[in-house]
Parts: sequence; structure tokens; C-alpha cells
Amino acid sequence: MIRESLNANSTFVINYMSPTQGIAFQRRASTGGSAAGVANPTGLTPPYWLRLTRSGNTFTADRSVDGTTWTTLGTTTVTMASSVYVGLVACSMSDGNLMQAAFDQVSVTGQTSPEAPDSLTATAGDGKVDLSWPASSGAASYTVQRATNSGGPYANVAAGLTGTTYSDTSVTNGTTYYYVVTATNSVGTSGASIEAKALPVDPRQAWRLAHFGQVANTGNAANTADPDRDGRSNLLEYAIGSDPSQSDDADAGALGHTADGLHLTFTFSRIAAPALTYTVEAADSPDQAAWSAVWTSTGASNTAGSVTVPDPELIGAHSKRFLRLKVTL
Ligand SMILES: [Ca+2]
Repeated sequence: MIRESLNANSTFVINYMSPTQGIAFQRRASTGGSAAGVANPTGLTPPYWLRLTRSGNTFTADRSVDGTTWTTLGTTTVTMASSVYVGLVACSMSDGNLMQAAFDQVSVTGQTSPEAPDSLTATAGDGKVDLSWPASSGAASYTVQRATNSGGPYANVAAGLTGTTYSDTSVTNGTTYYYVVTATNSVGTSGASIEAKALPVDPRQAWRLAHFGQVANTGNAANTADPDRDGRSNLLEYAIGSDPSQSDDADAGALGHTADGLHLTFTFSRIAAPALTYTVEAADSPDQAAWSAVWTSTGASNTAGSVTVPDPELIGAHSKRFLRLKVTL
């Protein structure tokens, strides 16, 4: 059968065979109109080869005993859209009775809509998700869709893609996205590919995920939390590359002095995190109000490695001197 739509009243042409009444070529020439026979040669016994051919709005039905030599049943004209549905039908012609039929040597030639891509890979990054999928036979372009719940509803992210990769940068870090891809050509659009999910994260979220199994800045994973009770907040542990669940003084900053012995120094370990501001503060007493910044780094200056900061004050000018590291976002 070839039909314009899946609606019950669609235009169609059909070429079929029954066990007792030969082969029938029928049509519905207008939407909602009556079905009518075009040709009905009788006295033929199954099995037979059947063929239905469309050329513009002209439909031709053929039969054959061997699939090689064909006899035309008839030709009819039915106006249909350029895209149509092609299918096989089996019917008992008796309400309440199921029937079974076997078709073989089935083929559909001409332009058909593409298959959905066989698979989809989604790889999360910082502020993006990279997608890739295998090419789908007959596809002219692809559409990427995503949802924030598995199974949708999906919304288009990008359409008309001629390649088989896409980087979705319109994502919010810390949100899990579910993606599917469809393939399209001039005939139609495939079903959706299998779903792939990804969770884009910024570096601090990735760190929380690695150490605490969550991205949210809450509970034991919060920037201000100190679950290992070593006096250092998680943000500070992150900034100096230490383990937030294992108290270890060896990770702490170290006091020293410059080679000429005139200035104190503070040495600590820094990670390459442009979002952080590292500040070394100095004071003559540990009172909170006494501290002032003597050095700072942020942005691209935050390269990874050991950093030694000298106190600009001379050791001899102070009876006591304190140095500490502060990390802020
Ligand atoms: Ca800690």
C-alpha cells in the first residue's frame, strides 16, 4: 500500500491478493472519499509477486509469478503529497478473526527518510557538552535535541547540522542533560537516536564530585565546610590541592626567610584556577583586625606550583610577625 498519511481517510492505492478472489488493485482518489476498485483479475492462486509503482501521481500495479516477468493490472491517477507512506497490510476481512501472513522478497526503492543514528555519545566539559554520532545512511542533516529529564520532552538545540558532531555550549554547569539526535532528508525525519546524558561541571564542581560525589555547594561539600576538621575550609583545600577528607599538616603553608635573612617568607602550593584570588596577609599580632595584604594573585597569574611570597617588612623591624594565606572567589 502507498498512502498519503496515516489518517483513516487518507488517499491510497493498494495492490493485494486474497486466497480465493485473485488480485485486487484499489484506490481512494480523494481524502475522505470512497475506496474503489481499479482492476481485479480473478482465477489466480497464491503465491504471487506484487508490485506498486509511483511516478508523479500515476500509480501502476503489476503481478508476476517469478519476480522477473511482470504483467500490469492497471494504472490510475491519485494526487498525493511528495512524501508518502509505504507499507504492507494483512487482514482477515472478518471482524474478531486474527490472521497471519508471511511476506518475503520485500523491497522499497526510491527516496526514503533516513534511519536514526545508531548511537550517540555525550561528553561533558566545563560549560559544554560534546556530542558525536555515526553517520546515518541517506541523511542530509541532523537535529540535536535535549531535555533535563530522561525521556524528554526534548527541545531543539541545533538543526541543519551536516556534520556528525556538535558542541552544546548553551548549558548550565551542574545540570544533567539528556540528548537525542534525529536525521533528516528531503523525504522526512527519522525517529530519535538512543538517549545519551552528560553533566557539565566547572572545576570546583568537578572537585566536589570527585571528593564528595556531588556538585552542589552544600553540606560536607560546601566551600566553607571542613569535614576533616583540619582548620582548612574546602575552598582552601581545593586551592592548595590538598585532600579535603584527610587532615595532613604537610599540605599547609610553610614559613621561611629570604636568602639574605632580612625578610620572612610564606610558601604554599597553588593550582591553576583563574577564578580564585590568593592573598598572603601579614600582621604583628594574630588579632583579626591586624591583618593586611602583602601580596595577591588571580586570573592567568594563577599558575600551578609552589609559590614563595616574601614579607616586604624587615624582620628586624618587628618583635613578632605572622603570615597567612587567604583564598577567595
Ligand atoms: Ca578541611
